[in-house]
Amino acid sequence: MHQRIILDCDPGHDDAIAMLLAHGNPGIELLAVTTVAGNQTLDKVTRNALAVARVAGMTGVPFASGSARPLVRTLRTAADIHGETGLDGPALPDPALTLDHRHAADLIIDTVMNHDASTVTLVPTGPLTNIALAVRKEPRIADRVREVVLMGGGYHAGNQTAAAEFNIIVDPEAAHIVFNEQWPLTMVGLDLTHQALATEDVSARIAAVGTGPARFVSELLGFYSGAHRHARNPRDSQSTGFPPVHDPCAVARVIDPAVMTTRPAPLDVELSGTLTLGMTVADFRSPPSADCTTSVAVDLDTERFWALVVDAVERLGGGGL
Ligand SMILES: [Ca+2]
Repeated sequence: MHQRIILDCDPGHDDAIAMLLAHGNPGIELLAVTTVAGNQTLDKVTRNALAVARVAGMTGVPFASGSARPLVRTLRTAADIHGETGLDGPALPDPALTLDHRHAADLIIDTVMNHDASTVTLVPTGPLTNIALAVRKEPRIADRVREVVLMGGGYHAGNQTAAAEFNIIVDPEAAHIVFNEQWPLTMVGLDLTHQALATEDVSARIAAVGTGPARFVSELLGFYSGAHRHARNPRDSQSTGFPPVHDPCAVARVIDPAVMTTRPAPLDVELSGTLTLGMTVADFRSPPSADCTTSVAVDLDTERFWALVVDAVERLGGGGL
């Protein structure tokens, strides 16, 4: 059976690879792609999503843009990692698809409500603004979605600050809403995604596919790797730290749950800490109660994960260029 997903994203190099994985994998039915301000401004990430759709040859999938800023705070972007376009590196083709007229939150609501209960999984890979708006506007979606499998947070450390991961700290209030709904939720956080490193071997396997979409991914990884090294070690251009490719990990979890181990734990988001704003807090003190609906991703089967990504790129063939 196909796993039906809505991908809510802010492309973003790793979001782009998440899109290609979702479209290329035969076990996923991509119902909609929605965009949210995060890695770059809403207009830029939306344009990027449509460019990736063109590369992948996606047709018949509605795309909608959503929130241009977080619920409460001023938008902070990640131009240091993703560049001025949000998807620096490859040439971006002109979009072939036109945007759905609905706001992303409304497209999410309509899609969830128009499908059978427990058949649609939400996969957010950006700040959680659209998801929070959707569940506030139509609370019934909390009972209808199969699961929320999100990339964000972490239970040991952050990346944007010592305690907070980027997607969460951009809109911590939205994350608080999403983490406190009663839907099943798996947090695919930094503890997991830092195991998904784009090593030289990974880049070589993708380049060897030799198609247009493969070249696109190679160029994405080329820019992303350099930006990651520079952000980590600005004075050491020879640093060889490989970048974590966060977002496709969440898609991979939906495709093949065995690609990672998870651990149930109550989860919440810090909204008031001076040093810990946006920290995701997992409570591991005791076995969770039977009504605990949240879990955290722990260990990635790295080989299985990259095999899924390479397989999806192969299945895209020449894509839509
Ligand atoms: Ca993202």
